[in-house]
Amino acid sequence: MTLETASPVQPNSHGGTPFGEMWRVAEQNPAYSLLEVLDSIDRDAWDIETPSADQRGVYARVNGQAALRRLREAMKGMQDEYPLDAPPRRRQWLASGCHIRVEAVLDARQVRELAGHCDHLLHTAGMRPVRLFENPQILSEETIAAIARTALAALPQSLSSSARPALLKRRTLLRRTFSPAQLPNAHGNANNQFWHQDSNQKFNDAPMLTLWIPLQGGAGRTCPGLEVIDAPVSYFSILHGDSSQTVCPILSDMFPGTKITSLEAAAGDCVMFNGLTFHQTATNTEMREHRDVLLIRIIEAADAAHFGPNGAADGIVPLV
Ligand SMILES: O=C(O)CCC(=O)C(=O)O
Repeated sequence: MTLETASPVQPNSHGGTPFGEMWRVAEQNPAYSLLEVLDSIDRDAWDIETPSADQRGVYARVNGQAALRRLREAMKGMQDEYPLDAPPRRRQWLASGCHIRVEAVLDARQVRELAGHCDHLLHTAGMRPVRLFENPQILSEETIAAIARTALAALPQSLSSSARPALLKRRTLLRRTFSPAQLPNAHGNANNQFWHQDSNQKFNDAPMLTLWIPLQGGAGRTCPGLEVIDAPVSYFSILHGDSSQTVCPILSDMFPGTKITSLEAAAGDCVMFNGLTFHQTATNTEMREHRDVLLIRIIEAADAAHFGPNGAADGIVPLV
């Protein structure tokens, strides 16, 4: 049995996670519906997956506290089916825990222009990331697809001929991340993030690649960088996958010798890892400046319906 599945799920053991935040809001507002709880945390520094119209209807009719209590009870059983250290079921396009760097996927002009958009749209902590497919004047679909193809061509093993990689539109973003001098108490996930995976419970181990492309130099030194854990996890973690401050010792226990790497990348370089790889914003007290990033997610088109509340069939751009 792993630590992940052995630890009992306690109401207050989710500090700093979306679940913990929802629990806190529901406890403080016992009459809130689940929808009011969700809307409340979404307004407040959390960028959560938007529920579908059908889901909103159901969530509006159920009490928040009661629904979260049921969910908490179900969580342990749900994870038992998918221990993080079980043998992998789906083949990943890049192994979990690995990352690679592809130099200069953006030129200097593109870097400057995108950073300018961030100055304009993301100047204040708590502003949620900008979805590029909702703002097509920022970067064209062709340009985003070209960057994604460049990254795919750099994979150590080329994709099988049956793979149908596609851009996940809703997760193609500009995000600003602040230095501790600018944002002393990290909270929410709109900007700085604790350890998490980019997949979700439903998408789970379906192949996904994250492309992380910083727009300023000095990431990890003068401005926030990104850290990854090389643990070869097989599944999404319901307890830790969205945001966790406590996952490192659990992963070291499961995968002895696990290392954390602070990623090195110049402005316009792309760092690529898979959607199960745990990563977090890296900051230290010396940093004074913010760092912006262009984020692109690539998934297998056939799995698109498992991503997001409405299914993503109309939310992808095929790359082949
Ligand atoms: O850029 C960052 O600091 C965090 C970004 C991140 O982890 C994400 O968007 O999944």
